[in-house]
Amino acid sequence: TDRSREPNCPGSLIVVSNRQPYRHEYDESDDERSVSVDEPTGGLTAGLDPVCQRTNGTWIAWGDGDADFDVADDRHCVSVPPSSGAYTLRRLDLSEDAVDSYYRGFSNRVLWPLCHGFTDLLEERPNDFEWYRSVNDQFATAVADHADDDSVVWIQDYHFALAPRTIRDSIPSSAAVAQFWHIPWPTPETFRDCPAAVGILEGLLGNDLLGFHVDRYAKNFLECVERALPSATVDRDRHTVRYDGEATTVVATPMGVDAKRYDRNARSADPSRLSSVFSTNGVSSETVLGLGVDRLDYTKGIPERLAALERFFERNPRWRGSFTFVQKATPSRTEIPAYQRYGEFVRDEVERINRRFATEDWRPIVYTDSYLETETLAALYRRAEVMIVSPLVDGMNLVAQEYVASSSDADGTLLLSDRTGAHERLGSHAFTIDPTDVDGFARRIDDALSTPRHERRRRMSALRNRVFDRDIGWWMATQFDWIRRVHDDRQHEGHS
Ligand code: ADQ
Repeated sequence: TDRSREPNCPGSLIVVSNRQPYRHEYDESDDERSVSVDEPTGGLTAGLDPVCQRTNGTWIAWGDGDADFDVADDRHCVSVPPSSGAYTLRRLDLSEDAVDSYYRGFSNRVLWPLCHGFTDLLEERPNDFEWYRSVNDQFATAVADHADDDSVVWIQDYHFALAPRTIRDSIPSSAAVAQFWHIPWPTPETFRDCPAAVGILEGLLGNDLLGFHVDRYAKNFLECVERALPSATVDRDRHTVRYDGEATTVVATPMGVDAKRYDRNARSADPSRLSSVFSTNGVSSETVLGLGVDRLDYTKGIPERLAALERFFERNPRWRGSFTFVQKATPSRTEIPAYQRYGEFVRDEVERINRRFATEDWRPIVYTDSYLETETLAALYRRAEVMIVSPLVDGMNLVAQEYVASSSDADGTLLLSDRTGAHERLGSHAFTIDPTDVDGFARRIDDALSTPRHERRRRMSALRNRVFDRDIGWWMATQFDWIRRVHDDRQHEGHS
């Protein structure tokens, strides 16, 4: 692979995502209404922003609480980044009802649990699917406003399963439509529980290209199509589906992180950034540190991790007082009851375990739910001797890769659940765990802590090679190679 390759878009790029890359905040107390801008921080945004800048593209997203709708033009467009105005950001103004049903409803009470196999948490509320359809239509209409003969539309994630077909039908036939699905795709047995299953599949087959993280999800998708759409032709060798006169290529491209950036931030990080977190928690420079960083989501296996830590401290009293586990948990989707219950359970468990083992100057678990700047997060990653990533299901998991990239001294240890997409790439050099096997998991924590330095370095160097080799730049370039192929096919069809 050529790491220096710049991802290039073959046509003018239109990105569709739920969240926007830049948020604008106006200071209402100031007559001039001075504006401040939140810079993009996520891996995807960081990767796509430069591509959008090069192609002078358009990015369409939900305008989530943006304060300047009234001063923007009638399409709510602004030029971003603010300094250079290289591309257009169009924010869609969604009503509170729309957001509640499309985002907190069908996306996160149906598709999210379904795709992760948590069918017992599936919650179908009246109107959620209708709103999901209507928001998908709203995005499709916005795409059609900006699309031309040469456009490449690139849709992100499960918030838009229906839009691709509507977009396909309303933009020039020479323009290409692609989508990346960031979460798993379930087996046909699980997918059977999907309300509107046929509509979802038909919607996604409006894409010329559909990307997943790993082969297993792509295979599951093809199997679901075979079972639910008898008139579709699935070619497993060529990874294509023909349906309703159109072809969709289905590929697996595992997403990476901006490894160089994490490495740089970890190397330059000022350790005193962490002292505010630690000083009040009895963590000293001698404390051996374990770390977990997750959104508070029932897929992330946080209770299983806490159970394993409890077992570990039970079995290994010598580590009491000298090993501390820091759990960073970012509250997420807090309006949804399943998430509220999960959050409460996690906090109760932390308290209980702390009560059980804490001494006057030491606590086994330090729990915080604040958001961290990338620099601070990188410093924390670098400081941690043991990183625990234990989801019950996870499409990829970027945290595991961010930890590896930030392990600049190459002697940290990664405990990684075999139920993550990341495990397919990192499994052979990480300490593999089955999150539901409490005893085995607890032994793995002990193994990681007892591994001699040279062995830790050997494993971590191998992990670093993989993470740097397949970073966010590689992922973007690979996606755009595929996009170029389907775009070329479309352009040629038009001329033949
Ligand atoms: P997520 O489920 O959100 O992503 P993950 O891939 O780990 O899971 O990404 C989380 C991101 O949030 C990471 O970049 C992490 O640094 C950041 N983060 C988490 N807690 C934080 C905190 N307290 N402070 C600051 N940053 C924090 C979904 C899928 C994954 C898939 C990604 C990308 O569920 O499987 O890997 O999309 O496709």
